[in-house]
Amino acid sequence: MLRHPDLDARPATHPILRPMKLVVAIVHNEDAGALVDALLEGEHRATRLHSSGGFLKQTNATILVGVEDDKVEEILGIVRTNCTARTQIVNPMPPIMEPGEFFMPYPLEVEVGGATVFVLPVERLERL
Ligand code: 2BA
Repeated sequence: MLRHPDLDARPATHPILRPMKLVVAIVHNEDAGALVDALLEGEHRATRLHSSGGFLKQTNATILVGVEDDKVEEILGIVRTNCTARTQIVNPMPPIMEPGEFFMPYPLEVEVGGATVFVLPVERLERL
């Protein structure tokens, strides 16, 4: 069978079987760049996904970090340091009006947290 020469040079990969977690952090778009930079500086691999919030429908970022169990607190610390809560003004959608009804739109203030973080168990991590 023909194999690319690089494949022979590359060491065989093994699944990482140590207990691991996937940290999923939903953060403000404006904080995502600094957060990813800080994670990489700490030698943590990270993936940034472009996402948007279901409520505000505004762009945010979802950061995925696969780490060993004992690194989870360090990751949360990096998220805390780099992500800031903000107040956003939302203009509510006007309701469907009946003739003669009147709707006075007024902006609402919504506090968006610095980050919403889920920590999930990882069964297996493999880089192929
Ligand atoms: P959004 O869904 O756009 O929500 C933005 C902010 O609006 C929320 O901030 C919260 O303060 C407010 N909010 C959300 N749903 C609401 C509701 N039904 N009634 C009143 N206020 C509401 P955070 O809680 O800091 O959430 C920031 C972003 O994190 C969310 O953006 C969403 O993308 C994500 N997120 C938060 N909780 C989540 C969950 N349980 N599952 C999945 N994603 C979540």
